[in-house]
Amino acid sequence: MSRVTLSRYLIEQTRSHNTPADLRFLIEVVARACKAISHQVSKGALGGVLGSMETENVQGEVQKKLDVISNEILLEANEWGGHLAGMASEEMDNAYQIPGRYPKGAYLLVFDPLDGSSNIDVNVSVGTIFSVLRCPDRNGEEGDLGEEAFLQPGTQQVAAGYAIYGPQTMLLLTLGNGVKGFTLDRELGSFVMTHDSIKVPESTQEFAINMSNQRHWEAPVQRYVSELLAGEAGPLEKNYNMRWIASMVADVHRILTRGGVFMYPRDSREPEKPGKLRLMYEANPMSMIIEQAGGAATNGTQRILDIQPTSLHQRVAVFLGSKDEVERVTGYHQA
Ligand code: AHM
Ligand code: MG
Repeated sequence: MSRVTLSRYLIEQTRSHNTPADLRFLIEVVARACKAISHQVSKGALGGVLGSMETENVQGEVQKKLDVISNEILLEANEWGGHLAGMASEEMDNAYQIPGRYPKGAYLLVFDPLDGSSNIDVNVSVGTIFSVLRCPDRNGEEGDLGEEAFLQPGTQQVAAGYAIYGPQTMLLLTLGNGVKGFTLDRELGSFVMTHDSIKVPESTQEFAINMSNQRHWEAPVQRYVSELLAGEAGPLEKNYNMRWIASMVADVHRILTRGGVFMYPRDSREPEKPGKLRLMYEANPMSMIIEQAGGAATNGTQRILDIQPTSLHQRVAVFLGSKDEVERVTGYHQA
């Protein structure tokens, strides 16, 4: 059987679904950058890439060396090709401007260059999450691209994906017609399609949440998790298993593989922030992937993809995964 590489899949999409050639090129470049990041991550202590910088990002989090390296790899790979009007990253305060010496294109690329930073130094899976939007028409306006161009609801994404750097490096991608999984063949140097049609099972017996925050949760989440923990004897009448990797890519990847529900609710630790995860860099791309795989994603009260962003680094509560469970916990927020 001939192997379908990412490049071949993208060319076929151009023919069968009219995927524009510049979008195809964009995804190819992002995938190439993910290969380079995978290579850096895998060097670990041998490459001197572990540990922290002395800097903090815009979120006030200490940056890991690999956060910064990954961010630079993505910027350098994508800035010159002429397919982008701008980029935004979890690791940068403001929108990144395409340098004047390069042509500009129709798309915006938004990314979390290395998600799951707390796992880098302990050799647990991390990943890159990305989202592609169209740049709104600027009516001939010259000059810097402002933050407003990026503030589009997740329904406007034309592509989303993530690379996971685990025992295998994989790329999961949606162009809005299902989710495909590609595994990096290091001998070939190519991503090869290994998962043709990824589907999240509708029901599950596995949940993911950071239980150490339990005392800070709001009532609907307290209720739902207590029911999960009650198992067969409780109202849900089945026993649940729990996993929490603290790398969203790894937790979501498990859910895409065997089902489950992932939750990072808002809590009372920092009441002004509606959750820990970021809408643009994490929640929107992951929600598009999960929905395209037949699952659901809400912030407890509404579909994540319908949220109108008001700022680039906005936070959001996240409930995503198997439909039945996401609907149940969302329903408890309405009760
Ligand atoms: P990061 O982008 O700074 O790595 O933070 C996001 C990560 C997610 O990958 C993960 O789901 C979550 O933070 C874990 O948070 P916690 O350490 O509070 O359990
Ligand atoms: Mg992240």
